[in-house]
Amino acid sequence: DYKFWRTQPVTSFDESVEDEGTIDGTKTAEEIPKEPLAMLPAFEWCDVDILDPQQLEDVYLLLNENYVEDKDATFRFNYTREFFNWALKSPGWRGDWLVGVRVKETGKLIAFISAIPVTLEVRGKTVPSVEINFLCVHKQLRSKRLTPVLIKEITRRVNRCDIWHALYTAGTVLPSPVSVCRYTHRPIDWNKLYEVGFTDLPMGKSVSEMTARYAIPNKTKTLGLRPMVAGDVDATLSLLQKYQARFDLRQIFSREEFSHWFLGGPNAEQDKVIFSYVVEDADGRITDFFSFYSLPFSILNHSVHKELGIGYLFYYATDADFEFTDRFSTEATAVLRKRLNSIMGDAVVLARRAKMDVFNALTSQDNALFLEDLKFGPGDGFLNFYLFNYKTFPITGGIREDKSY
Ligand code: YNC
Ligand code: MG
Repeated sequence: DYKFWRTQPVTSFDESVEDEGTIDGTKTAEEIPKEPLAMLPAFEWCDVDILDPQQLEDVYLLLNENYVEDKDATFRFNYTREFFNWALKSPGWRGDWLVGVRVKETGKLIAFISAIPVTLEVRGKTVPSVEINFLCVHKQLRSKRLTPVLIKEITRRVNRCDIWHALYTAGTVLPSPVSVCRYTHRPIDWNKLYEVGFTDLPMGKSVSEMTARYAIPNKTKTLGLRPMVAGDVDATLSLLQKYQARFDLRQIFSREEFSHWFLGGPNAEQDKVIFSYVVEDADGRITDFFSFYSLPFSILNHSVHKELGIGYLFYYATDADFEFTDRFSTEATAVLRKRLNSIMGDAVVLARRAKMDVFNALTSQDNALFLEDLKFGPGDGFLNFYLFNYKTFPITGGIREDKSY
């Protein structure tokens, strides 16, 4: 019955939205309390200093042992230290938005929640926000209503900085998603996926038939495809911005943010977290861009395989349909479909080269145009997108095809 969520500025399930915008706009940063919320007696708040390797290790361990699992507890996200350095230290990040709870007596980290600044655009309106992620409570402290306290505390800290909105995603259904996407999976090493129980052998099929079905060429086929480098940032960011204009809800990247998210940190090459590619045509123009990040699963309880390499399709853009006056016309869509099929086929090749066992994509944005052709299959997982303190009409945009996903 959402005892906590009912008290928060979010749309309830039965509400019909009459106009878009802020739900509660009455407060000012000055009137937000300076002091943290009360914490249970045996615990205390802390700012987690992830520049300190020991504290980064604390977050790593907490999440490694207690974060999101699949429904049969066969796999759990294995966020790496490198991943945190990328995901939590984006431009404008603040130490006091990496909020931990420790046991007073031992200092053990038992809960965590994070915010990073983001600029959203909702149907043309700019909404300064944060993205909330990595909410985690130790398994032994579940169901004690610690989560509402963590959420209220991070809200307080963000509000003190005069930011009143947030974007967050969760597998859990809460009031109320602005959008729901399904995870889809493109097997890369089908055999390994089968051995670890990620994939079943369909009735009437043999292992060799399945392996053949998901075979991937060694070489990419797009002329001019190469890794993105620092010199590509301006052209690629402008391509992405133009492409993203088709969507109702999008994140706006500054140049600095774009570099961070798509080139990674100073050790990007070794870190192997974010992979970005561009297509440069004969005139030196960037015509296409795609990116994926690496976020492996730990395989729980398997004698041979300990880790599953997973690539997640991240942002992409192409100028394939820019010439059309109606970008949503059948003709423009056909051109876009062809181009996306071709570059995403190459993305799968590159994901395999980066040692991924499976390539994941959501059913968001224009993905419906290539998922089926490229043999992505629907998974069990759904991802709900939420906005805090912001009412919207249903979010659509991009090309939605009525697929079975
Ligand atoms: C969840 N994922 O409904 P009600 S996603 C938000 N996001 O409240 P307790 C959640 N709320 O129903 P537990 C939630 N999961 O009474 C549960 N809740 O209104 C709500 N799992 O609290 C729930 N990480 O502490 C209920 O629950 C209340 O001990 C119950 O802990 C939950 O990062 C959790 O899946 C998820 O670590 C921490 O199960 C725990 O069960 C856990 O008794 C594994 O809590 C890891 C996991 C979640 C990943 C994520 C996004 C989080 C978004 C939080 C909302 C942010 C709002 C915006 C704030 C900034 C605003 C500004 C400006
Ligand atoms: Mg709890």
